[in-house]
Amino acid sequence: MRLARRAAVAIAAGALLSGTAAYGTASAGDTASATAQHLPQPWAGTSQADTLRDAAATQGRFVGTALNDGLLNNPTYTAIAGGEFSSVTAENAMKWGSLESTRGQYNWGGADRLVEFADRHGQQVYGHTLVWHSQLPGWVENGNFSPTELRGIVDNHIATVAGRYAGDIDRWDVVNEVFNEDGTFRDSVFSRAFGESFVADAFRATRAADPDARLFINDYNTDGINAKSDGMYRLVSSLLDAGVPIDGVGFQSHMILGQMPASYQANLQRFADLGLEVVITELDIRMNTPSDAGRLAQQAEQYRQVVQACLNVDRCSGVTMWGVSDRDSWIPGVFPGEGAANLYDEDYRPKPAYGAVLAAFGGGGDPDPTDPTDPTDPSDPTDPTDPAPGGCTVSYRVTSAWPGGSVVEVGVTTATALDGWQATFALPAGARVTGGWNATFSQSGSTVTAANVAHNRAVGAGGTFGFGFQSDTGAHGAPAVSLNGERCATG
Ligand code: G2I
Repeated sequence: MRLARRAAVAIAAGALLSGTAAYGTASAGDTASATAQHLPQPWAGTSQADTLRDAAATQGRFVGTALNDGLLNNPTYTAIAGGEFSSVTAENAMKWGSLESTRGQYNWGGADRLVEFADRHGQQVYGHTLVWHSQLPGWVENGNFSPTELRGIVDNHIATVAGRYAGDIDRWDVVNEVFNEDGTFRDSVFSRAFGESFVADAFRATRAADPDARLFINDYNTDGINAKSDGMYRLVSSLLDAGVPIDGVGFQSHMILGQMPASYQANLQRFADLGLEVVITELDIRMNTPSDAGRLAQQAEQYRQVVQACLNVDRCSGVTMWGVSDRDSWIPGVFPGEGAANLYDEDYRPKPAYGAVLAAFGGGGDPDPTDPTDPTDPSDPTDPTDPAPGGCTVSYRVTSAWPGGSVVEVGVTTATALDGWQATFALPAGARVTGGWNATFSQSGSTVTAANVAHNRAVGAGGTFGFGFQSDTGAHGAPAVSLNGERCATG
């Protein structure tokens, strides 16, 4: 499959990390050789990019999707997958079970179609995955091979697959999901035969088969700093110390609405500080279905936070969404009653999360559509082109204040019924919310988001809800308040 397309694609996507592979003896003090070098882009500095891929390119990042081979005959699907994304990962087609379900008989169809699709659309290819305990062919899983035989089988698999696509693949998930939740090593056909050493061997074999691909280890629930990501950190540190050719770590980021790990960016950064590239490899954010406007707004904000965390880490080279639309997602089949996790809805219409990701990458003209102090926002009270408010009325009262502190009570009356809500407003520069009640608070810069708690999630048409908070700023005027992204009138 040598289409020899990688260099041209990477330049078109503007997502190239320059320099030699950051493997071997790289350490926290040895970061200069692999610092991200972002190629100049003709559109850099403007905010006119109106596709995810163009916007991500202005940041020197790629934005990817998992590609489902079974949907390549759907023109709506392929238009979005080809037009919006600069990288594709095979959702299933490059897994061992898909390629060689019968020993020695290869089915390259789906994987070849993916590589050709990427070539036609000027996209990078993220290979997924060479050594994984799941979706293995039965003959590997249940073969009762001796360690020597199994070693030969794994080596042959890597040489055959990585060799076939050498020149086409930008990054390989060489090894996938080797940890238990407590950070110990997972029991599998591979760990039973070899202990942990199969990981190092797989990286060496992949480097030999495809010297140019960047080599990753990938896992889920390693997104924040926790026991599992500590296990990953220990393993990759020891691989680097041993000179094993590993270039990066993938953070799957299969998330639950409202459960953004507080240490997400810090976790990416600690791996980056080892000299490794980091990638968000399988992002989705699921919720109970059916969705509603409040939860979709909350999801958009969480997507924004993920992308922003990547942008804040120099060595975070891109973000891949796990699938295009809610219609195609793996989630409802595995978590009944949950879904709506992707950027496009069941009818392939972009959801609020799409706009949030586009804006987070600097596209679409508005870097933060929920920021009430931004004059380009539809919710900005000073913008005469904004739609007149009417859906909600707000009272924002500073009920007590002293030098260096105040207490605020906010009441919101909504014209339409709500099932979940987010109120956003700006505090004076530098001020922080220090506590509150009847809402969950988060803050980005001066913008505060107050989200419903369980007992006030549902509000009837014409109903009023309230929340309050303390902050470390003294007396201040009432800011504009938006409800689920729409500016409210003051009352
Ligand atoms: O489970 C979510 C992801 C977690 N990280 C590794 C990824 O590779 C994994 O992706 C999912 C795919 O999205 C699913 O589409 O991996 C699943 C398998 O573990 C995929 O599901 C499988 C079904 O279980 C099979 O019944 C089906 O034959 O997809 C296969 C192909 O459609």
